[in-house]
Amino acid sequence: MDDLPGAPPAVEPVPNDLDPFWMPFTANRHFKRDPRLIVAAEGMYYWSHDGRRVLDGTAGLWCVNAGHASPRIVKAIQDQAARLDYAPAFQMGHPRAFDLASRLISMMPDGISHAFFTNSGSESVDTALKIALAYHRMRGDGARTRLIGRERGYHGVGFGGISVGGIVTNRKHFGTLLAGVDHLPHTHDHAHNAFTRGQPEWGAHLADDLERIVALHDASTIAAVIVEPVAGSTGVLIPPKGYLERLRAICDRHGILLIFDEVITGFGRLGATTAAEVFGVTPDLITTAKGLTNGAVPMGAVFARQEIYDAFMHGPEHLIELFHGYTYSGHPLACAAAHATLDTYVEDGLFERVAELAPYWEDALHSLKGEPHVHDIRNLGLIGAVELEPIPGDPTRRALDVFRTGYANGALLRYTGDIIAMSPPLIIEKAEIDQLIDLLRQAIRSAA
Ligand code: PXG
Repeated sequence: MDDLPGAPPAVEPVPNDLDPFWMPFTANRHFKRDPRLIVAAEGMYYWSHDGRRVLDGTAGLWCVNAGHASPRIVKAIQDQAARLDYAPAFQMGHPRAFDLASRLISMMPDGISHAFFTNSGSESVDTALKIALAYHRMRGDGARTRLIGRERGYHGVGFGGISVGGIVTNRKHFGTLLAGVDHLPHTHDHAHNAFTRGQPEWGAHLADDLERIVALHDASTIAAVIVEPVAGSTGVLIPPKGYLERLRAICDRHGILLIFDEVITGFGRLGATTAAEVFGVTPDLITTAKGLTNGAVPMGAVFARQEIYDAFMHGPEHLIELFHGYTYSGHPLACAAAHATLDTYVEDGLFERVAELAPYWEDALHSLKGEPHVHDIRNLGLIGAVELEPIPGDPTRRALDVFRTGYANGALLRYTGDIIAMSPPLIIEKAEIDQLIDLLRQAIRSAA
């Protein structure tokens, strides 16, 4: 594709030796034979090492919601690095972390009152699970130790996250995981919901499985339920209408904390700060990361209700209340990036933009119905997925082909199983939506 004015250098050599870098969640041998390296980024585009401009259909990994290399965010990070590079996070603080917590809380649903900073989604999840367990213990209800996740849930890669997560490949290699975890059924159902636009009508009753789990273990043993309001990594599974409301009601009935993992849905993806706001269901804890800093500096945050924080604020005041935290909790560079990211979201009206663009995005995505092997299409806000029928006996091959052709032709897509997932930066223009969908269409046809 042609270069933009002021585009970064066209070509950068591939490093001589790709071997020592053990790449995460990557087919290392396959990748290193034919590497796909990114050397620069701006706005909606990446530049590949072989000098091509690539339209970013995935906001990096669902994180670059304000587009790449936003000058305001770049400058904020540069300035902060020069002023205060690092301050100890334990028994010390720095002003930007406090400002940021206040600002974030003002954006959260009513009742959410405190922010705990982490460095990633995985850390946010493990933090939230630990807070949930410790909360019950603080209240003298320490038998509540069970955690309930959901099939097809992705909650990062910590031991807590993979235990409550529901992706077999992420779990099976790693021993016995956390004890006392159970799982709700996932909500994905082709027979009832294929090609639904927005939230499916069918499936609210799947939340009632929580009553079965409660009946099996007794509520007095259950600490928390964790779900992604929209499951991202396993292929954009949109919650059926009424499902999250039912989960909330059952948790309330039994004194179980509800955790929404909003690492993907947080900060604009659905047109608001949280999916909790979009769906009108407020959990007790919210985990975030990614869009909090536009991916520019690693940062996560866990948001908690007032009652949860209060439960810890007992005992002698000079003693630590929660024995948990990270060297880089509230890192100054991350705080600077987050402030500048939030400025950008607000001043550029990016969340409102999602609401405006969503119908166009929906129509564009659903125009792929009828293309070869397209089995389902789903969407909400600026997130969407196209599910392909797997090649018999060779699962994921078809989606891999689509991904590779898309990249060769100038679009970055994601695939998970035989599902193509998309979550473009929220600055995308309609013409770029057309371009992305056209490139996907060509790739689907050529993979057929
Ligand atoms: N929870 C959710 C809901 C996530 O989507 C995490 C936790 C973990 O975050 P960290 O920052 O520890 O990676 C995630 C991460 C993909 C993909 O394309 C998704 C994620 C990460 C990388 C790739 O499916 N989600």
